[in-house]
Amino acid sequence: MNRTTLIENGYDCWLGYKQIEDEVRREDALRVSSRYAIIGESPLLRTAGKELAVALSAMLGHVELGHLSERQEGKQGGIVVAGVYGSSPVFEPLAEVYDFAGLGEEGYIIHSSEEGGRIYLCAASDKGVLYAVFHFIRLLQTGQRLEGLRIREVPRNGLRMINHWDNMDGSVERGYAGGSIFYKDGRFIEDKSRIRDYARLLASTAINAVSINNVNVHRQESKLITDEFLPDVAVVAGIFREYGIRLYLSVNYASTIEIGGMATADPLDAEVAAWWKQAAADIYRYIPDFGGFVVKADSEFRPGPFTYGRNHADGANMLADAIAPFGGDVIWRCFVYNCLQDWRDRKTDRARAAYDHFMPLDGEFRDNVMLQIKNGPMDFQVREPVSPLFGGMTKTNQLLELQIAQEYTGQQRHLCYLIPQWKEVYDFDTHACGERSTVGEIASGRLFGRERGGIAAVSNIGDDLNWCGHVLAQANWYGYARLAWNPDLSAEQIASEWIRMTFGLDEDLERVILDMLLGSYSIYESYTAPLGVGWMVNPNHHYGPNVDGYEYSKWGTYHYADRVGMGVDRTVHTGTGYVGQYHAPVAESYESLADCPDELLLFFHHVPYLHVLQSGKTVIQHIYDTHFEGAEQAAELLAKWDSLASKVDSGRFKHVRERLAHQAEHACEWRDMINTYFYRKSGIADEQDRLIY
Ligand code: GCV
Repeated sequence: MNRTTLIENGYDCWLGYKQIEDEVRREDALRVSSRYAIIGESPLLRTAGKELAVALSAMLGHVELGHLSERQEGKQGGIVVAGVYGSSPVFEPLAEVYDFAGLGEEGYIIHSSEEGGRIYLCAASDKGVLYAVFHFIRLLQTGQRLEGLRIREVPRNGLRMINHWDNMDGSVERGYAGGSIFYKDGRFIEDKSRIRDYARLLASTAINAVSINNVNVHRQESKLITDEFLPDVAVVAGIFREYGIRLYLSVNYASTIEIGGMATADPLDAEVAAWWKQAAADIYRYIPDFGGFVVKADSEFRPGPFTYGRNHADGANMLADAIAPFGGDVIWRCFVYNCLQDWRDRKTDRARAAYDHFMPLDGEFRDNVMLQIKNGPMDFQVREPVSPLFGGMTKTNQLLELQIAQEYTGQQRHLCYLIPQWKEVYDFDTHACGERSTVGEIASGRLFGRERGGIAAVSNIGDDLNWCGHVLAQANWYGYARLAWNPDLSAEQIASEWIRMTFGLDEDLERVILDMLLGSYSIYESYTAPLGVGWMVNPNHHYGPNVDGYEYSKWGTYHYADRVGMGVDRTVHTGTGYVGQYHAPVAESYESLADCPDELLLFFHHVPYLHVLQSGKTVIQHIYDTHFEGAEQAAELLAKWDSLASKVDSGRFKHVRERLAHQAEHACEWRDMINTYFYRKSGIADEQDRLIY
């Protein structure tokens, strides 16, 4: 496929370089970057050089490998010089301006020389140089001025990870973009070119870790840590390594039984521990920089230490000890709850579960264990409060887990730009140590002085040509990574960067897509489950409205709607006590019916339909209004996109149009089901007398 096709079918994502059309801008860029030099030799620097060459030649139409001995800078065009600080005297003057010591392993500097003849891309490590190269390319793509550059970047999160839920049969759990790019029919896919293209896209946004198999580890995937598959895993790890990404595997907690032929997986059993030590040694023979294990234990029918009367610190520490001598980590998930609940039991509260299990263990985990905590206490609903484990635990490494895959947010058929949701999570003030004890500061490890920390998210990619099913869902993938690097970036900044890189520079186009992206989260929320109550989706596949879909189920996900009212009482006073897991003043505001934020009211309180919200509307009228408005706004998304017919290539235009048309229709289905259900239940009419069935 040629370049243009790859751009127009969405394959190139935000790296679809096109020649800069504006002549003045192209000339300016050529003046400072028609030549480049990479100082030093290593696999990562080779990648950096290749990427620079590809980008510059595509965007400028011309690029040469330069030599620093040349003295004609400014006459023959400038030069971009990339390398590690200390590897050449050319970088020495930079030390007068920048603090290199604080750059760490991944930070970098981009600096234009005073006379404009040189642009330096300089870091303390090869990986930093690669990131500087991609940043510089982004400057070109987004039309930034290249004079006077004084950029110093250091990531805020040490670990910036993508979790795949890929199975070896080629399926992807909660995948909405085709099959796996790694596996098919129980084996690795022979042709690894797609994995390489994927690694490039990840590195361009500074993702530095990837786990390549589902946290639900079935029999075949359990064998990924054995000689049968380690040679393949090593090949994939090698590809990621060239892009500065460490590979992790999800492991079956009961591997000793499943593949080890033992009768137990008791973490305190010496033979079990010895088995894992040997397994770790085997893995590191193949992959010397293996990142470590991701573990889902005692959750949704997966095995775990509870079977042996042990706790999760026992389980995690046993694995941590096995892998520590090799420099590996254990990422242990906190998504642990009773999924066989009785819906009649109104005291057991799934929201409480993670905190109840893990809080008593705070401080008992090894230094190379990180607890991975979903952003909310339930499961990636469009609206949930932040998990109280953030701010609860102070002596344990933590990772924030987000879901880029849109399991409950439209499955990549609906447009739902998730960065605004994630910004709220990052910025949420837990008040664990007074004000500004935000989730972002906790996850990064900074607030409690932890050495390890960061962000992980469930991938939204598959083997669809455009990776994400919906071209506009690429913005979530891109945005997740940019936010992981710097949580201070705004949702708008990230979106406009992405639009420019993906669709080119056109102010009108940028304005329209920006408006669509930024409005989409709140639009989606308005026509789906109201006021934080969540769920109301079809069981199993989780797509489309079904108000009682989970109401009488074992999953612990209820709305308790009756003829008088709805919502879950999670207060300390009269409810499940979940609110008590937060610090003051957060707990007080959630506990109080008057102060609880409207958008979370039904998560925390059971109220009559005629309860008046802070907005001044009753709950029932809020439901009607948001659902009518939301469906209208979904239709407007389509109209907005249609206004871009002449500005977007026909491939991507048609594809996105199809998805938006479906969304507009499906939003009406949501609207009518939800409104009708609550009208029939409550018998209260819509003040505006709109059509409800
Ligand atoms: C991988 C939710 C999803 C499951 C997923 C689970 C998890 O329950 O529906 O598909 O399993 O979360 O995060 O482990």
